[in-house]
Amino acid sequence: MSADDVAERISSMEIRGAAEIARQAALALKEEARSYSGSDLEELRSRVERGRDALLASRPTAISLWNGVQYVFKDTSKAVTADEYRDKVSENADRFVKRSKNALRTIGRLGANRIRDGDRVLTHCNSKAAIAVMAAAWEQGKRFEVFATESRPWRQGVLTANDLSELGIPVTMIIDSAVRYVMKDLDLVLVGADTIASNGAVINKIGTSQVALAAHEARVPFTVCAETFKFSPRTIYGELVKIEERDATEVVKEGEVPPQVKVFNPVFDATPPEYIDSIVTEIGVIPPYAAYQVIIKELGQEFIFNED
Ligand code: RUB
Repeated sequence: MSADDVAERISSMEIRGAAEIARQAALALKEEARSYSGSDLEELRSRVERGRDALLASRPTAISLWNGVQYVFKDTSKAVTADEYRDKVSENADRFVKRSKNALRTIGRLGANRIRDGDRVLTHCNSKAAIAVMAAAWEQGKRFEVFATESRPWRQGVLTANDLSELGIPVTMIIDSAVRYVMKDLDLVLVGADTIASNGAVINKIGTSQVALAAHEARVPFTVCAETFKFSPRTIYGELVKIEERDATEVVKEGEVPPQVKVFNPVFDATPPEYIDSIVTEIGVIPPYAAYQVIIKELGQEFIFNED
């Protein structure tokens, strides 16, 4: 599938979730490079870079997409032939996918230590990283139940309820506005992340910050599960994370309200670090305030100082 096609599938949310977006974008760039069999390095380079631009424009919030794409271009400036360039792009894309899958396994293992037998856990939206933690804990023999928010307007909670049910984990779906009502009876909140800023703020599905606020009030630990490629090197330069706004028709159907009614549909929000108990990454469970160090250590050399 061409990079344009994958970009379209990301925009329309056929491909969704921050890690999956990044993996599919990396593989699309590999396909783009391999679909050109000629020997003109410049032609190949410009085709792959056009693909990169389309992918980066597909959804604006998840830094995983940008980090994944950057990873694919690592060392490509050193290529002197089209073959070398193609091989580098393919190798980097495969390595990114492998690293991302390994990270998910490690996050599952580390995060599972946070779940105790008998816990009641709440999750929001559909995060493969949060689900990996629940899956690992369940596999260790811990028995707990999960509350999954509906996650309006796309209702990713339905995906979560299906994913957890397939694993045999008992799950109760609630509407987003029921979060505070159930919070007093919960032991843990587990969510994913699209982007983590250098100050430790976590950008995730709209409503996450309300969940965090309710958890904070009820003293329920709020834990984020995220691979290090969800941390944003760009925020070190002071760049603000762009919050995606999607079409009004995702919230109200055509003709349901008079045309003068405005609809505002932001699909992510930022949870400040003071509401976050810990972040489970593949390099350990860290406080949100360690985000800066993670960016410098894990992403800095590759993504900041040696940018291709
Ligand atoms: C998905 C969402 C998820 C994060 C993390 O939003 O907010 O919590 O992307 O997911 P959308 P993962 O459905 O709009 O893409 O842990 O799977 O990377």
